[in-house]
Amino acid sequence: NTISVEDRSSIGNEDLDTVTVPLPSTSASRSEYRWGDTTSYAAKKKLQFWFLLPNGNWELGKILSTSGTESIISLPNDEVLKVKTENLVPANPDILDGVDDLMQLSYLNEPSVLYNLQHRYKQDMIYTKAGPVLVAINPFKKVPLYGNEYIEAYKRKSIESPHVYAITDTAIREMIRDEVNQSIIISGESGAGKTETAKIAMQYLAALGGGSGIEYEILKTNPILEAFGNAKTLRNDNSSRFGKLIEIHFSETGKISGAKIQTFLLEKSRVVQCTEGERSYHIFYQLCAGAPPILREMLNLKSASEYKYLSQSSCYSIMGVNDAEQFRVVVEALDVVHISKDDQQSVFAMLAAVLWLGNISFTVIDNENHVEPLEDEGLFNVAKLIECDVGDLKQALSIRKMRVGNDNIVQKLKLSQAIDTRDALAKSIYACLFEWLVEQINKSLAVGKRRTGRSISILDIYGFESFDRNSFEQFCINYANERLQQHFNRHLFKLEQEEYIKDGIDWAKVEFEDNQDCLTLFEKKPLGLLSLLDEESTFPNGTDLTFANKLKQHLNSNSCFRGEREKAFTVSHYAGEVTYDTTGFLEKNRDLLHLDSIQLLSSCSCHLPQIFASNMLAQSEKPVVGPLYKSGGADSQKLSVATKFKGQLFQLMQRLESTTPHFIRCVKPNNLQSPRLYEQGLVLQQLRCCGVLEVVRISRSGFPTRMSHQKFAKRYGFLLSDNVASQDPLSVSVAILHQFGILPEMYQVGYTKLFFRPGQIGVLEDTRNRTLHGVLRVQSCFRGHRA
Ligand code: AD9
Ligand code: MG
Repeated sequence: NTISVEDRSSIGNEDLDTVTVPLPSTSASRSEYRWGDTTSYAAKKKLQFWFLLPNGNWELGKILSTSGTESIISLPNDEVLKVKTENLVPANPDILDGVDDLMQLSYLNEPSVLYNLQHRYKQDMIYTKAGPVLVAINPFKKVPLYGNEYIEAYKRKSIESPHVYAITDTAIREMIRDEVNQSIIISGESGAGKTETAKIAMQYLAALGGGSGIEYEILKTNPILEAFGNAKTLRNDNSSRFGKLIEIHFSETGKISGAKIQTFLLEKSRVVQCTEGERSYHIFYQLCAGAPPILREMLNLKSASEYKYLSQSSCYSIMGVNDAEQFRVVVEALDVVHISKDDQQSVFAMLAAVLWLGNISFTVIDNENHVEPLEDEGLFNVAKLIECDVGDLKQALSIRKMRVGNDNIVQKLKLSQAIDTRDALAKSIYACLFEWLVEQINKSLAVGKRRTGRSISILDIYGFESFDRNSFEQFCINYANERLQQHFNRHLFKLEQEEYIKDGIDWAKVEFEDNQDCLTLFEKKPLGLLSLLDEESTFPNGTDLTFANKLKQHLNSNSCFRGEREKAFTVSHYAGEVTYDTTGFLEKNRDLLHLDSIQLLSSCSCHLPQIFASNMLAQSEKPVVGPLYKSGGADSQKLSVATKFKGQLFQLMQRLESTTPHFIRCVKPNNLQSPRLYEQGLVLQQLRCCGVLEVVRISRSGFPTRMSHQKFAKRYGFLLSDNVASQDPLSVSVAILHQFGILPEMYQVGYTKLFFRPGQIGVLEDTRNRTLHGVLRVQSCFRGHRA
């Protein structure tokens, strides 16, 4: 067989009539369509079939004979088995091995899709189209698919195989052609390759839209945000702990003119707490390993293992990563985005302050177990770094001032309260620092005056998460994924259906998994998950248990909700069921920093007030932005974390709705971050979760090729034997369809357009080409003769 994979991609379905199963006209026949009619098929052809092995993997087998409902099959290892014929799933002919769009497969059953992706993956072809969606399988190694030569080739369109470059190229072209903003929406599980994919897309944009120099700055935001917002987790050595949307703006000439970054929901808790084998944010280790001597001395820096916040998970390094070297990369990047050396120094001082805060310990001072911070290195270093009075710091960490009625009362703290206060301070400083950094970067990238308003946005957001124990973070992340999934569904399926309905097509509705019920469960007012969470968070006596009970009381009738024992509840998400443990929900949702801590921070004489001032002021006047504080009075009541996140999400969805979306689904082939290992079950589950299989099925079962009557009549009218010049386009179109014997089930005539099954238009195109070439030959002969 000499056909290369590239060549195979051009083979349309029409060449494979012999193995095409009839397409169903209704969704009821969905399963039949998926699996094909194996019995009659098997009897006729001795072709290959998929057989599910007890280990859950699919194996390719050949049917030796079929009698009644059973078949004898042989497996590649020469094993011969007797199986139920109905359990066999037809395989595609070899000629379709590794097609670069899953739509081209004659059989779209799950093993065929899996096998096709695996076949390509083995040859380092990690990208495959599924109709309009790009599937990217993480190679976990360097693959020779990137760099200037490839960028040039995709730009010139001399390579056609699916790639992030190709989809980014389409986005640029459509932005210019249609004058519509574009978005590239990347999703997938943790470690699937979203962040790498986003960087590859940015690389292409920078290469095509570069020239002003701003593209260099944009690329340099990656090492900064990764240092401050990524960490090693058990799933990914470089896991993003925040969501990110980067909007890249273009000038009239198609050059990059600036950019704007928005971040979502940084995982603050990691600063003070992380699981065995994981790390806190990279920047802490980079600073400890890479700070030059003068800086070390100024910040009283020790090695990472001396800081309690970093030592609790007993993991300091990442294989193949040099933190000291990375520190230099980050500093260089900070220079590029115009963060002054003074500001950089303040940033490092704040980081050191956070680390030293973790080392502050407490001692009991009375017989009621009230505590006070020990006057040791930790306390003094923090006070020195944030430039506050040691006494003030000590006080902020040991008492809480409150106003009850008209009285000011002072409450002494017990150990756990003091630790919470200390940790809240550390988390808050870090989160403020992160927001401040993003703000500075945005100032540096700000779009110039001559903006056109045209942009391409890249969304790199955490994928669906389901762990053994799921907390508030997973709750928010999965809610975000429900919203994104709906956007995806709407775009691909609903719009598709609407188009058929609009054109009066008799097309039995294809059912798709709509997740509106689940979104309603989250968003309904007043009896939805988010509203009930907020309500309980404002009750002084509310606890995680009363919250869980309230959910059970009000939501048990909802089909997406199930109350569990004690403090837990389960949500049926589009990607599967997740059980959430409400422990810590109220606290995380309130996210309070006590007045004493706020006062402490505003009393500091270091750079810090400058860094945080904007956030704090914004807080009291306009509680929508910045980290949020509660200073006691009702007027400064802050928004809850969940409500703020919901607001951000709505804004994000609105923004995305006004763009033409391009979807990339990243898939992780194994959980070991290892190259070459392709676990079928794991891949299948992700393809299901991200809707890839649905997309393929729906596109194939519909009429994906469309052409207006006018265009169709104009393009093919000359092929008609009768003179039809005087007739209307619709009549001409129908005449063409009849003359060429296109089967009625292969097309539909709409009010304005003709709709075709996959591959049908190819038959007409072939005839047209042959006819045209014939005409040209005749004409050139004729000219030759006259000459
Ligand atoms: V998370 O939700 O932020 O935890 P991501 O972002 O989906 O996750 P990431 O992009 O960080 O995953 O990829 C994980 C690792 O896979 C990277 O650090 C690389 O080592 C590896 N990877 C991903 N894509 C590629 C690629 N195209 N080529 C080579 C890759 N390696
Ligand atoms: Mg990431």
